[in-house]
Amino acid sequence: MNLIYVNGKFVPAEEAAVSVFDHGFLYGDGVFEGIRAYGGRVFRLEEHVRRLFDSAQAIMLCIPMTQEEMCEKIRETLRKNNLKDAYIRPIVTRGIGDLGLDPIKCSKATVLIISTEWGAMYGNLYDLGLTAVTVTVRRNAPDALPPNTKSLNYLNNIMAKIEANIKGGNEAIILDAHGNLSEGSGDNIFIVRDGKIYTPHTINNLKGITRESVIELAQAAGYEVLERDLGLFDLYTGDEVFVTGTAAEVAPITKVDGRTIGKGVPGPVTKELMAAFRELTKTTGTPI
Ligand code: PXG
Repeated sequence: MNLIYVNGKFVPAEEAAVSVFDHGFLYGDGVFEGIRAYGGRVFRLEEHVRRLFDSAQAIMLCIPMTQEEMCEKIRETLRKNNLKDAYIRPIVTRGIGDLGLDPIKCSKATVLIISTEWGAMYGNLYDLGLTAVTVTVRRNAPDALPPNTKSLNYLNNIMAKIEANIKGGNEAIILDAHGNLSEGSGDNIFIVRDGKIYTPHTINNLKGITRESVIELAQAAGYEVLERDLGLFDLYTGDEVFVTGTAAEVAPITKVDGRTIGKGVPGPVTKELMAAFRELTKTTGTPI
């Protein structure tokens, strides 16, 4: 029986529910995280929980517990479900209000923690490489809802995914309003060219925790990592392209908009970082 943490209680999945007047449901008014556990250890737990609280801070949502308590509740949820390799989804919404927009009526945040068993997201595509397509939907402007906020408003990303599905891509690559590369629908993007690694700075994308880990791994392996504005030309002419995310991990992209990237197979730098990341997830993390 899968148990879900709902406002202080653990309830069976079939009974776990939120009110139709919850502003998370009505307006996407809330924040969330996506976290993985590998072999009984939660990967970068404190960093994910910190980002959850940062997202909440950005939208002026008060989470009714400390970061330490949230970390412990996440571990408890995994223990209760006897999960060792899992995906964990903490969600905090503005709580129950009425049909009006005004959040002043939402007196108490709703806190949920969902966990489930989880394996590799892209199957054999880690060996073959993903096909990516750029999409017409643009990433939210930093002066609208900043893309750094991991809010429940994922409609942009979902529209990007719909467009990728229609165009036959495994993942969507989203540009910002200026035509700069931002990220994938649920992952950050990297380009390798002449042995150097490039990635957009985080003004127009989520400050990915996998992104940060991979930058650290790449630097430790002696690569120069450059954060800068990148455009379609950089994407199409990369020797290698890969994306990073909690769900995707490090995933090679070998085709973009019909163009073959490099030799059309996962390149050496990508493969090295895939292995290094796999090792990091196996050897680090907060015990459940
Ligand atoms: N960008 C966006 C927009 C994300 O949602 C990432 C980058 C990667 O960040 P982390 O910290 O995970 O390295 C994410 C997170 C999915 C799915 O089903 C993916 C995310 C969230 C929810 C669902 O692919 N990715």
